[in-house]
Amino acid sequence: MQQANATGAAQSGRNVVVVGTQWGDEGKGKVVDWLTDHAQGVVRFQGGHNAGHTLVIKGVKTALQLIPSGIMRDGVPCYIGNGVVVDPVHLLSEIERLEKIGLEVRSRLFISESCPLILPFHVAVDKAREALREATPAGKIGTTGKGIGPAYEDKVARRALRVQDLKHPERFAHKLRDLLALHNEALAGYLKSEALAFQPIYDQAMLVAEQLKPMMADVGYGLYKASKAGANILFEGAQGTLLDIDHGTYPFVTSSNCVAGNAAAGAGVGPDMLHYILGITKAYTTRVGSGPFPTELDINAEGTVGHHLSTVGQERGTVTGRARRCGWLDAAALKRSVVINGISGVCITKLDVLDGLKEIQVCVGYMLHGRPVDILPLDADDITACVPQFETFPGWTESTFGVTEWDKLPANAQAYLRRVEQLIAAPIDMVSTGPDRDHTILLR
Ligand code: 2SA
Ligand code: MG
Repeated sequence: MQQANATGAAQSGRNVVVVGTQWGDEGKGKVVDWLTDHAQGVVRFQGGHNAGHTLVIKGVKTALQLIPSGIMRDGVPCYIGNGVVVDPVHLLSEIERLEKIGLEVRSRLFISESCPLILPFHVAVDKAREALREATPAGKIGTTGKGIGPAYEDKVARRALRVQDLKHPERFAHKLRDLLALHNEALAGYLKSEALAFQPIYDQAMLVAEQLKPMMADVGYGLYKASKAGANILFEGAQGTLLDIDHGTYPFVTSSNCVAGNAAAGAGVGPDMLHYILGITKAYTTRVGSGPFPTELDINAEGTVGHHLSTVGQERGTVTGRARRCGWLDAAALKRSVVINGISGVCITKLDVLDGLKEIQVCVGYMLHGRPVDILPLDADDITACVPQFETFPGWTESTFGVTEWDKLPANAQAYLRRVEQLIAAPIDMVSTGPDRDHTILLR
């Protein structure tokens, strides 16, 4: 199959999957919004409201958590696929927040009936477990505390309440009673937390259900029909490849498959609908939450590169406000992402954050127990033991902020990007030079 570029794919009736190639926060929201110009549908296929996709449109910042970024474009249908875990109370509040800024949401948001629900006890279990873990030598995962992990556990254990249960009050009550009893036992027992009452959870869910019912849909079939009718669909990944439940730095991962292969299963369509995989890659690396991070720098010491990346890049969690850990670009970790996702092309984001640095380093591999390794290992303990090997590049003094043409980039920035392309064996098709829609360079 001939490889098309990101916009070309979208323009010619082809579907694009956008995935993060690092530990999330690569700038997927902005890129999805930009590509949505050429799409007639945007679908989320995994994760939940742990995601924080920030969009800046005409200088106004909006953060989306559960609703696809396409909602910012008038008239674009947006879908929440079966692979997403849905907190119905949060979802309604996000809808209302968008309505307050004048967006029409309800007529073009379709929520899969098959999505597992996140309910208050999932949040309580998530938080209580983190509190217990904190006291152990292994330490906490650093979750967002949104109940994501416990909700996916219930799905896999085949006892979850799903969006479709909200349509059937009696069935909902029956399933809720059983599931709550199970979680309350743990909460009041070894989790040393408080048990939750049935009635408030039930009442709130039923209230929200009335509002959500008109948006419940058979998402997979809807996407199939839209695609057959010529619509270009954008699959919007959340978190990042290195947080993937199977392929990430386990156990310091989220609880869903974030990789491109899950776009089909999590949206409810076949893999033949995935035509072009766009990997979003920040020009450096960040990570929020615990776990190994070979190229990590100290972000607290003023005058250091780590401090520069953290402050100039404004690296704080969109959802939790936590300071993100920062470090150099890790091409050996990206290589893993390219392999797992089948990346067609890469979009480099936040290039402008590197402006003014004297030297720029890229990790090209590691020494692991005295042996060279050219790709991120699979075992988190091995990753911790890795000593990164760097290549050093001269920086640039010019500003790249808002640049829209490749030829206008400083020669040193061009050389840096060309070398990254070589190291990861994937073409750079786009460069983002600022948060706004227009701060974008298209290469192919
Ligand atoms: P969880 O809550 O169970 O998914 O947490 C497990 C790990 O996954 C990480 N994770 C994230 N990493 C980066 N960005 C995410 N979204 C927010 C953002 C996060 C925030 O966009 O900034 O506001 O802190 C995200 N969601 C989950 C998490 O840090 C754990 O390492
Ligand atoms: Mg984010």
